Amino acid sequence: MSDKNDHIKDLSRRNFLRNSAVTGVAGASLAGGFGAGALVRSRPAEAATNNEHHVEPGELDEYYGFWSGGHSGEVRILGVPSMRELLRIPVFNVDSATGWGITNESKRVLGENAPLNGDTHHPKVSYTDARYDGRYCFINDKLNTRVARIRLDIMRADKILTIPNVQSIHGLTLQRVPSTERVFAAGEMIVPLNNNGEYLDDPSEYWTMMTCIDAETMEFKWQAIVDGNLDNCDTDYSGRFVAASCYNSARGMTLPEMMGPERDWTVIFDVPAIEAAVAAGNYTTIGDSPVPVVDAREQAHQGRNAFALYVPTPRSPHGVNTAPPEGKYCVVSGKLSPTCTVIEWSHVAEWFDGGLSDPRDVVVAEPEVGLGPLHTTYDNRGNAYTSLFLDSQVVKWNIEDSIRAYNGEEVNYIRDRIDVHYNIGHIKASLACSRDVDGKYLTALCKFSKDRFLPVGPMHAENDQLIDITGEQMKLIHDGPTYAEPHDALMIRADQLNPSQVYTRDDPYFAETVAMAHADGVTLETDNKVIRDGNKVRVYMTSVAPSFGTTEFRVKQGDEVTIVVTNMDTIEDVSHGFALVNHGINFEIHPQQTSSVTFVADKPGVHWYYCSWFCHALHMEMSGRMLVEPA
Ligand code: K7E
Repeated sequence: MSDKNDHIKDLSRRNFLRNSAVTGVAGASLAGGFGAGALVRSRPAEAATNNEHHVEPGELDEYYGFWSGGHSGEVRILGVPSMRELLRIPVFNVDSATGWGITNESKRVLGENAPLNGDTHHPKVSYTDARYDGRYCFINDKLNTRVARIRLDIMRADKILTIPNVQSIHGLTLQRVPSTERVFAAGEMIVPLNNNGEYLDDPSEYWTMMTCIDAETMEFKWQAIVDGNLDNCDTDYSGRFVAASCYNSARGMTLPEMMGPERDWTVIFDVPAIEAAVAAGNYTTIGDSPVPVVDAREQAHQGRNAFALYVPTPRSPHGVNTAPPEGKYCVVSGKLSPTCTVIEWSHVAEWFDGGLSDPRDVVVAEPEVGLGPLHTTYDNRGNAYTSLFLDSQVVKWNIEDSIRAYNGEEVNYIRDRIDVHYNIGHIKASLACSRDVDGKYLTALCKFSKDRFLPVGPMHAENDQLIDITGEQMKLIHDGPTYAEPHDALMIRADQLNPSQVYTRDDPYFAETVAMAHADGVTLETDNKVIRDGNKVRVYMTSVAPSFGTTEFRVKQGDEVTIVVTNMDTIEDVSHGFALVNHGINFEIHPQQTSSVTFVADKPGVHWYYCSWFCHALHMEMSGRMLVEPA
């Protein structure tokens, strides 16, 4: 396809555009610079042949992958290395297949009048001693300032919190040691502390905060006001610290204002110090919110800030990632700077304990890695892998060698580079956020796919590539088209998760519906009954393939109708759906599950309902009628 000269021409074109991109960034003009359209690939795709990573039909994957679904509002489960999509977990979005956002059970999780969309970025699976324990996955909603918890036994969200006093949750991370007791949510955009409309025109009064949530109760523990906008965050392996990248230290409102200073910060919070202050009553609250707020801004502290350390870091840092398996270092990826900043966690403890004088003393290396470094991940052999957005590459570099170079030794810390297609954002290697890091696979979440797949109109698939990192050189082994738009992913070993195959009847997810039936004197497992309570009608039915326990019920126009379906099938995968024609109602009822929906029967006449999950040879006949008498 291309001869050697084409390749050189291609390379020089790539370099030319790359250099203009740097100029663009320096001039704070992103129009021609940070935009991604300019990049071309330097060599044709190498087709993967005889791929030893291929998962044959009927074989199971080695890893579960947790993928954020970006502005689809969901979280996805993939099998790795096949990259087969196994499940979509609706979280902040309404979902036609499962009835998420439609059923009473999901509305209880979402809350009244919840916006039915979201922008999920950073799924994080809970830990015990920095190892995945398979209990929960937490996910942020950048769009509507929320944090959700997903139960990994049933793969459904069970708690969603709207975070007060801040706007837009971007970074999300978990305490690793001794276990995930705390969730940290980084507020990104700055707004007036009491954002009630009184302080619109004075940006000097705009701030944001780090929020700490109790992972078990899903109640707020505290918030800490900071200088600048928080971006990404990660914890250490001792349970004491959480670090966040912090851009816009000038607290500007426009791009040129945000591009002011050469340096922003990595801000590191001392969690026990903040919690001691809260316990001692040294906090305030804002507006109607009861959440304790402490002040971690530099201006609030005389001398040493006891709550937060602001480490000067090249302008607009982005990814923050602690290196496994011991969690000795934290790497902050430069984004607008071609460098990564390596922080040693033990030095952070020394600083807070008074042993260091300059915040920069916690930095042990600042390797140059390439253009547009966004996120960093790791293998189990001391190497870091950084995504380079502008270079459309993954760069592999050695952490200890970068420290030697920082200390003046002549040593090349760069180990390898590989082209990805194209404009990579997040990056994550298998188990790389845990002690069990194994250095096998790396996924490159590319923002642009351009010519890698059949064209499907103006909206292109994202391209989540899989790279084998077991050898000296990285090897691209899979192109994975994904729907809009993963921002982060993680992989855990298949044996680290133990999802249920069938619901248990005492599942708290539908406990309130069970309590309602109990109050009506209904036994959900056997009864098919209609209870009238004024103009409220509750229709209880079972479902066993191929029929609903109730095939006809009668209500009056204007009645508020609640339909409760209990799936009495016990065999895994015999799921039923309840779909009511012309009413926008469809929802899931998996084996031994109870699901319900409430609506107003406002249309007189005959309305059929049917099972929407194919369940039996007589599935088409699994139906019934709602008869609505005119008012
Ligand atoms: Cu870089 Cu939200 Cu992980 Cu997008 S963030 S890539």
